[in-house]
Amino acid sequence: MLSGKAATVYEHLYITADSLELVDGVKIPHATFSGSPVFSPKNHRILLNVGDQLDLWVHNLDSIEHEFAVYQLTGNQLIAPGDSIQVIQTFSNPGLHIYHDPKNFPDYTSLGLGGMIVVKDHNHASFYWNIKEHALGSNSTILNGGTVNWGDYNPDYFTLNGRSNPEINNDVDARVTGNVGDTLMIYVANTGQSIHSLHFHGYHVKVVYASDHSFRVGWMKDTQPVSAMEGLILELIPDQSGEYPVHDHNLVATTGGNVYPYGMFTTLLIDP
Ligand SMILES: [Cu+2]
Repeated sequence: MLSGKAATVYEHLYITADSLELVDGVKIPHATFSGSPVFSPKNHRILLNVGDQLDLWVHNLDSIEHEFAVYQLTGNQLIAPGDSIQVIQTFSNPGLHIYHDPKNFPDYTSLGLGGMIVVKDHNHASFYWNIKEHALGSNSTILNGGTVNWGDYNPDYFTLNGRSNPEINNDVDARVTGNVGDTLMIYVANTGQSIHSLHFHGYHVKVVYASDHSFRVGWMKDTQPVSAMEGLILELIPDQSGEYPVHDHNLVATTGGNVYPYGMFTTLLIDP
């Protein structure tokens, strides 16, 4: 079922740098692909219907050079400070793609520069989770030209759309709400460098798309791991009402700055 006619979709992304305020007030240097020239802690989400052609301009408003790519789909393009590049790409299949800054990968992606392109073939209620972990100090190291030792990576904060528990529940794009019997679609993009295993209480969810693990399509599980830079689409058809937790099953990821439960932890709210 197509939700609309294929069309050309015009979008703009603006690379902007500032800082991300974490759940306990700690701030880290952070950059995103904002949907406007003003810095946003969230990366702009691009929504397409199957068959659409994306006509995208990416503007570098930062003072340093960046790059742009759609992960495993387009080549890397350099963008000098103050410059812009254009990407034209047709999306023929439903799915979830991560766009990012591939410079010195994974360094510049880790600064926060990773968002999602969603390609839909349905009109179901949809929710969007850009999940990421953050290590104190590593972003400063990258911006100062230093080397991050990714073999000794111990992140301190865990966010969903740039927020941690309890603020995730205030994000209407993230907080899953619905009724028993609804078909609810959850789009998960892991723009971090750790695996995040999402544990759903109360329900099993079905994998309908997994960019790196297509053999998992059709699996019904209560825990769904998402690899680094993987896009996962989950279908939830609730069979009971209630409010149930969903969280990263790696328990350090339910903390923020060592405090539980300030991490990747939210709830599903299902009405009868
Ligand atoms: Cu659990």
